[in-house]
Amino acid sequence: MENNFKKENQQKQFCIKGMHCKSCAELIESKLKGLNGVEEIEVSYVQEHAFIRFDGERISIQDIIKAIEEAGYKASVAESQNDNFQREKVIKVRIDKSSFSTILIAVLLAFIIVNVSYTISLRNKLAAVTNGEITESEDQTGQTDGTLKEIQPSQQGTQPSQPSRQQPSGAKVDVNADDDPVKGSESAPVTIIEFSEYQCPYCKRFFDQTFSLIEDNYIKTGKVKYVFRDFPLSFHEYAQKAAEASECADEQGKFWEYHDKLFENQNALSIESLKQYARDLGLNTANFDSCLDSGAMASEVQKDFDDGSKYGVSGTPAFFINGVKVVGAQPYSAFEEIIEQELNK
Ligand SMILES: [Ca+2]
Ligand SMILES: [Ca+2]
Repeated sequence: MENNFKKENQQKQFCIKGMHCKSCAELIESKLKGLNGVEEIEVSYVQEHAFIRFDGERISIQDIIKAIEEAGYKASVAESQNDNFQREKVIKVRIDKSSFSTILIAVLLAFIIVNVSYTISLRNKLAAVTNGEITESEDQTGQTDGTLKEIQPSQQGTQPSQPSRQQPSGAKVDVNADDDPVKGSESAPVTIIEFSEYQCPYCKRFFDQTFSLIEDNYIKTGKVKYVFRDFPLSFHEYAQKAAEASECADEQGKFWEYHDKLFENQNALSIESLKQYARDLGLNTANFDSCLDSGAMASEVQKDFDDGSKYGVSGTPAFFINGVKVVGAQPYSAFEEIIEQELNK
């Protein structure tokens, strides 16, 4: 029976519409976990996809879709079964029915956890791991740190969905704004320093969903001064030159317009595109192109990266709100809470 069972295993990729946060993925995961025949679940709310391995003799695709829809989400089988699903950004749950399998998995998990702990201590990147769903980071090989997250939440503890402040309560990081672009009043009581880059999807998500709210409610009202510093991740091939290009735009006083343009066009960041955006914004193209081609801003970008690393940044986006560190594309409410705390001091 066990042998036949394995032959009947199927793995399908499902599109799941309507997920917008880790809690959504957890809800779907918990719903599927209770289904007889479901063997392994990987849910990514970022990609709105799930990989589900199941015993086709015990449960049908329709039953799986029905369960997801009962949880309140729209589901369908993905047209392409390898549709750029990034397995590193998932909640992964493996369900095994036999006690032998359970023991085997427990041993494997213990092995993985030991490895993960060792890796983390080596890399000193706990921050990136605990916030992996909402930030991007890199390990020493320049790859996303996805393997670190292939741990059952039940074995490692639930990862935080609340804003994460990486230092002990009350402790602040003394972060310098350097000479980087500022938005807002110089005399604002609260300073937010963001370490970010233009190719990172979580940075774009923050830009799309949260930044304008902070801008309207706090920057334009003189309460917050906002600083953008560069932290291009090495596995994003366009991030470095995009960061340099934004500094070239800053030379001509158009940093924020250019910054917005890059996030609005995150999928097109080639050198040609970077130059085109400068033209679109009416910059002096000869000066801009020369600035970009010469690498004149490379050292500035590197300094930001080095400073960020020194402050404990290991993934993007990362923020310091009057020195209080917040990691990832957190919801607006997370920023609001800390800003209000700082304003009330
Ligand atoms: Ca700088
Ligand atoms: Ca910079």
